[in-house]
Amino acid sequence: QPLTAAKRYAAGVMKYAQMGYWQPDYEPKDTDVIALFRITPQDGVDPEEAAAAVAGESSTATWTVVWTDRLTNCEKYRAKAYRVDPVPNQPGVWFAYIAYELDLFEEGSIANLTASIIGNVFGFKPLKALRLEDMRLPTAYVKTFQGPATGIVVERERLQCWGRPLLGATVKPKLGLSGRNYGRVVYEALKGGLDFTKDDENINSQPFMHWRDRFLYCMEAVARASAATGEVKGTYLNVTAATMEDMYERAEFAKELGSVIVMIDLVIGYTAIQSMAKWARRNNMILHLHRAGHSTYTRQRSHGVSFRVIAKWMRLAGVDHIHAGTVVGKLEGDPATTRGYYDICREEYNQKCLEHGVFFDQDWASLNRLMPVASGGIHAGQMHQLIQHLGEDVVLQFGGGTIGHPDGIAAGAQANRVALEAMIFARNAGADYVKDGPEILARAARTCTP
Ligand code: CAP
Ligand code: MG
Repeated sequence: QPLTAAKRYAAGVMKYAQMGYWQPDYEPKDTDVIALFRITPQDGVDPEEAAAAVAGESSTATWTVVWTDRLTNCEKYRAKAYRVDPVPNQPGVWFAYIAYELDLFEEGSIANLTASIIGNVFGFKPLKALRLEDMRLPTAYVKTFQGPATGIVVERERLQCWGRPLLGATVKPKLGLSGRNYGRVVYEALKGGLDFTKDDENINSQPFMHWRDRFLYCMEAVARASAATGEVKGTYLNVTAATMEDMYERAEFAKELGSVIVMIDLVIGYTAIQSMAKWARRNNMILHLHRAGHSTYTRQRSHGVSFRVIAKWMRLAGVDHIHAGTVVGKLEGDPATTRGYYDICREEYNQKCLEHGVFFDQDWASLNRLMPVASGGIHAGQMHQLIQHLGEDVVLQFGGGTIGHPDGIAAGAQANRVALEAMIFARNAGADYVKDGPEILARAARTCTP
């Protein structure tokens, strides 16, 4: 009753469980969206109450019962916290499972989904910390999204490249090069043996190089490198900008110049990403997503959003590439969890696998698969480990690991290509390429040396 609830609030105790948001007997329906949160309740707050509070606030509730609830089908629309499990070896921390009726969400909108699931709850007083660990997306909901426009198979067909990871490099230094010098880096790297080069996350249109200059010099370099090598080459032109109008203008120009791919940063936001994905599908372009900014909320184990959830949202949203970690490079990421991210990108159907942090079976309902990108402090000397951990359908990007080569950029690119092909050859021949990796690389390096 409203009066009682107001009194409870005045006493500083919220009772979402009593309001119906804790339903331990609830059996989730096939069409429910399910969210798994890691919750750390404040001292003295029961985990069931904390889970109910998250369910309430992320669906229909506010802090008190409102008269207008009775004008809705509130039992249907209420999210139901139906299970809490203690997290092993973490006293006071719980996994809470919450089921959401499908009608709570607009079709095909990540913005709408996230306004509920991560809208208010992360600042909630009854919780010390909250982390969205995973989600089960029902097929009926998955089918309302376009998914990746191109996908792994069609990208490989366009590149005429099978049986090995794709090779790329991020142009360095991140900022400061003129268009002409930037284009030289692209040409050298592509001619040396890479498939792609890539703009960095923070290169847009600065005084030292405006975006048109970058696009013109880069595409000239792509054309020259393709002619010189006879291979299909490309470069990820970053179209990230302040407004959608600017991004569309840049993407259209990239297409006009013959580029088959454009790049965006995660920081542009979910709606902008979905708009660009729609543009990419209409224009037959590949869309590369750099996850700039993600670790501000994915890195902490007890608070924020797991990257596996971001990967799921991005597969729905319809990007074709997503940065998903390296295991061995300069940035944080353990092998098992990273494997889980890659599985979310690359499998038609994810089997629940707690070892890899995949908490739910997930049917992707024929949405295209999305190509993961490994980048961040990696180099040719790790080729055996990269193939071991990340497999074949992946873009390996060596920025410093190409442009930092002592003999120059083309030599750096060549070292990466030779290392990759030597390792794939050894693997295909049945060698223990992981154990013998350093020896295989040393032999390959001798072959490379003039
Ligand atoms: C890599 C990179 C990428 C990060 C992104 C950089 O350069 O260009 O932005 O790898 O990380 O700026 O660090 P290097 P993630 O190859 O020279 O390290 O892929 O994890 O999102
Ligand atoms: Mg970068």
